Amino acid sequence: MTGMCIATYRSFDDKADFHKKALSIAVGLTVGSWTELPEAQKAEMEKHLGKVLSVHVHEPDNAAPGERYADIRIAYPDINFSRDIPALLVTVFGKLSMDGRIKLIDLDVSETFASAFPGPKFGLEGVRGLLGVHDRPLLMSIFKSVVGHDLAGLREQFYKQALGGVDLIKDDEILFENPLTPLEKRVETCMEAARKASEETGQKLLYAVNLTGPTSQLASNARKAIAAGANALLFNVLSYGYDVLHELSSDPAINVPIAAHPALAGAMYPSPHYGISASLLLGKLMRLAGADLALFPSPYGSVVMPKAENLAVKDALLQPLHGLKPSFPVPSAGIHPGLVPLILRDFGTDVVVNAGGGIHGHAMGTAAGGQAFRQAIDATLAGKPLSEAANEPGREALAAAIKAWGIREA
Ligand code: 1AE
Repeated sequence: MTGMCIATYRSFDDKADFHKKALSIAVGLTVGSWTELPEAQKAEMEKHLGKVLSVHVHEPDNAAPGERYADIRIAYPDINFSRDIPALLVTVFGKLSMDGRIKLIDLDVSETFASAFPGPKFGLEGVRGLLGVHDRPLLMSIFKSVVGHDLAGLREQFYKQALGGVDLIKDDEILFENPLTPLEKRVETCMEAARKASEETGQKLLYAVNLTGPTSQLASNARKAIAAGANALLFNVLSYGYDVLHELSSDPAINVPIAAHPALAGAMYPSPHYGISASLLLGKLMRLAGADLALFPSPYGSVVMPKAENLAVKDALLQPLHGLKPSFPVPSAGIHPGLVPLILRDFGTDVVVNAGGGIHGHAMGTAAGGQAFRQAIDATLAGKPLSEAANEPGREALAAAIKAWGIREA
């Protein structure tokens, strides 16, 4: 008996017979036609036929135009597609994604399908292990203003970020191969700054260098970066495709954590009517493809994702999934220290607090920007309101951050 991958869709239509629609999807995306087939051929094709598992119609009384929808679940036999994410996505949402108001909400892949995916090589615990930090949220900072700057500028910026007590530093996702800061030189320069800062802070640090270039050169670029000392990679997954991440994360020579950046995701998840849900796009599929850390917007920062959707991304990264390691959730964009209590309330301690402008924009400088976050994290873990903690001696960095950006209560 073959396994099945189950797709859940939300389909909007003011008049459609959703049961008929579900059947036409199940048949249309598998055997193509059914009723016209001779009986002998039906028996032969049965194992390839998609099955409608459920259709729940939401039709409120006095529904305004555009409000009527159905949640439809369809099971697709594994036998129809090869065990890779491109084949799965084209099967369940290829042509269908362009056919009216329909959104792919979730995918439950079979055990057989999942067995082709080792998932994150390090995952949440592995990243903690590399850093030796197990008892608090991690802090990541993002290089800013790096396009057009040279190695000396990068070295200085890296050092200041590291001095602030961050655990990870990531390249800006818009930093590509360029003559001023070429990949290997960039890694050597930043890792040297990391060593220097470590002597002062006593902290370990991961530098996620942006892995870029034509797809055919990515694995070789990753190896070059690692040979130059890189201890993590940043990857713009959606511009390349999940299968590229899967190839990189399954490569035994690429033995460093990979952070998945969500660039382009806004073209796919925000509409209620079209695209792919955030939890699938930025959660489950990133993890299946092997992301050790997954970045996504938060409910509180400058790029806002509704809270329920946001927590669904977190759950997709952390909850049991075919024995795969959990990926570290990294809610990002417009994060400042005054948001730390909300982040920890909603995400717990297994979260990476990530900021660019919220660190570099600190009135006392970049290093103080990192310190302010660390102070906010420590105070929140101790159950102390930030307004109180900021008045304590030694917490001037936190006080300045709160003065600039305030504290968000809820
Ligand atoms: C959702 C990704 C956020 C990101 O990559 C980035 O660069 C954020 O910068 P800030 O923290 O908004 O300045």
